[in-house]
Amino acid sequence: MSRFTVHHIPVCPFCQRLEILLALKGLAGEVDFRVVDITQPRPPELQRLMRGTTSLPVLVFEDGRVLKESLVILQYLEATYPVPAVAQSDPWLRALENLLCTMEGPFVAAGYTWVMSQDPAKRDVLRQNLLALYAKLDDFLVEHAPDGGFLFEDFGWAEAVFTPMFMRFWFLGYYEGFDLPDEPRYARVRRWRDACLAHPAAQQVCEEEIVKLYYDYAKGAGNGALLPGRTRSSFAFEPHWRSRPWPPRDKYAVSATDAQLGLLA
Ligand SMILES: N[C@@H](CCC(=O)N[C@@H](CS)C(=O)NCC(=O)O)C(=O)O
Repeated sequence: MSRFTVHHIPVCPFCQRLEILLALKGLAGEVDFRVVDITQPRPPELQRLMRGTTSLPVLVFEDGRVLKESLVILQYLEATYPVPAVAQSDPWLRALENLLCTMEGPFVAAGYTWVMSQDPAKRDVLRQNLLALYAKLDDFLVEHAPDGGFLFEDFGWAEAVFTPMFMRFWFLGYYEGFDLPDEPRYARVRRWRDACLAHPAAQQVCEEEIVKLYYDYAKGAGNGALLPGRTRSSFAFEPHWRSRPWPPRDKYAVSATDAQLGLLA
């Protein structure tokens, strides 16, 4: 019997952080994952538990206590199940991974702002903005972990925090033609990103799923919101994303219909 329930959105990167941590610890059975359909109003029971907030994941204890915010939930799980450790135990190394993780907020914001932008004139600025953050990550890794792929020996805390975002940014490759330039100033962060993407504990989603589900983000509508002229969100569970065609890449000139996106049963 599971000790916790996690209400989550399957393709949500913040929820994937939990899945990765649990996979690393071999603890998937401790948690009962309940899927929330982001395109529908939250069930009243969940609304009551969340006391006015809507953002997922939430961890619910058997006794009814509720914990929100992915990084807080990760810390709770790490402290509750310390073996195997995912975070570093040495204070200096722990500080370093925490320092690296302070960059995740701006990094997430830069990627999502760009994918949601509808103004082609802003593409270059948004690209430079994201590249500047990749360069900062690179600089940090060159200073503290010049060799190897991960920050430390193995996929750990910082990797659990960043990998879901590296995966979401597949949407920038598809809809904005973005990839890290093949330049020395991105070489270390590229090695980190590639090692993260390949790790067996982080394979909960794939590029095709991200690209298809995030089509509406690429058209400026986040969190399951409906775009003008559409009756179905690209985040809908049905029809299953595998059966849908790949969306048009040109997010600026083309607005695909429900039918073109394969969203009609
Ligand atoms: N800071 C939060 C962010 C979570 C978040 O933004 N979740 C999104 C899904 S990716 C969400 O629940 N969106 C729906 C909503 O806010 O109503 C965390 O780390 O848990």
